[in-house]
Amino acid sequence: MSKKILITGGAGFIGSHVVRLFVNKYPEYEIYNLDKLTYAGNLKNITDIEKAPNYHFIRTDIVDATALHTLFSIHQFDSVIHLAAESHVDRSITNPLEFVMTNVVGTVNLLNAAKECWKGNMDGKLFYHVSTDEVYGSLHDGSYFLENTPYDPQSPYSASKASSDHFVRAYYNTYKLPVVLSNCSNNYGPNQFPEKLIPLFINNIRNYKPLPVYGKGDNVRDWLYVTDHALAIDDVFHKGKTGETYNIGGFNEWTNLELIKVVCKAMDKKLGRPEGESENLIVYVTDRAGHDLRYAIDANKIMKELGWEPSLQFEEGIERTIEWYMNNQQWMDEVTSGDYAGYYAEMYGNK
Ligand code: NAD
Ligand code: TDX
Repeated sequence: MSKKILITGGAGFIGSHVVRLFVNKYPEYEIYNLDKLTYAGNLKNITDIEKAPNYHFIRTDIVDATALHTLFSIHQFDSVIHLAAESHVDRSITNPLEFVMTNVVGTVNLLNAAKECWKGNMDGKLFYHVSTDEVYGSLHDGSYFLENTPYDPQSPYSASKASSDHFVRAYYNTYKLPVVLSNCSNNYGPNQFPEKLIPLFINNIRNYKPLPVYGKGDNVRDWLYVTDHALAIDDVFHKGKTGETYNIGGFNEWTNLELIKVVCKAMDKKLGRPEGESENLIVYVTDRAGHDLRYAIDANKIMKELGWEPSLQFEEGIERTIEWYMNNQQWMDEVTSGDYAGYYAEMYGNK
């Protein structure tokens, strides 16, 4: 069956993998990638599919409600997969309002545009909101986040994502807008902007720059390879039950320090450096304000109900990730030119 799908944030890290999957796997669908192209959006992430006959790019800011209404009335999208967001916790600490604008106001604008366009006939329509495990807060025991774990966001980023999730559910309850949500753990893989831990450290190791570990490095994250997240999004989009939420994660927890050591070891091997050389670059820096201790997703619901499961072991995922960054130095050079140096100096000093 043919569909007209609006994917937001498709020039970003996860969005680019989702757009690629949908454009290639579903030639009968028309895919519209809407993106503002902020510092995190990069059309070079999707050059391989830009000429596909079922792919279209629209440069728009989701904060612009009028533009969204016009786009919905022209194209009559029947589904939305909403990934566009400000996504970096540290930036949310510096500039929370930008996160409110894009993540909260932008999401409500999209909900309104879909509601207006679909009023009178919601059959076959779907608003899929892509969210994060951070909305559930910080774990201090051995438990896991379930779909019904109460929300307890701790950073301006997670508060903005939690708020957007609440609006999506409110539109389901109040206006019967057909929605589905998923909340995923930390992603890693090709095309991730080097403000996030893994690409930042890969780039710094390559350039013999210090590896700034926040606090003692004992915070725990649950890591999932990005294409496994894209496949989960495909399953939730096609098989998820309207009104439901699905947690996505790899049952793959690492303390930051353990994970950094895996990356250092793999990089030493890849670069032909003596074992231990990269680990010597580790420096302990002031902890992130309000740093969440542990995230851990219970992904049993999506595994049992939709048949999804992670396909890659972590060590293999890290190998592939390093391989990609080593083979795409030009991508890294481009995204670290311009404003990146200023961001880096502000975050980490001139180390
Ligand atoms: P990213 O920062 O790499 O990409 C975000 C994209 O959104 C960029 O292309 C950017 O240009 C676009 N964008 C930002 N503001 C916009 C606006 N106002 N209008 C239109 N486009 C705008 O983010 P990501 O890591 O790919 O995350 C994608 C989504 O997945 C986000 O909603 C994030 O909350 C969620 N998520 C991310 C992770 C993770 O580990 N990265 C985990 C779980 C959920
Ligand atoms: O320089 C660093 N040093 C460091 O110790 C950076 C950038 C991070 N860290 C730590 C903080 C976290 O404990 O590493 C861990 C991972 O940090 P990030 O890559 O910034 O990710 P996190 O804060 O866990 O949030 C991520 O996962 C959930 C994504 O950025 C979010 O978009 C997603 O929703």
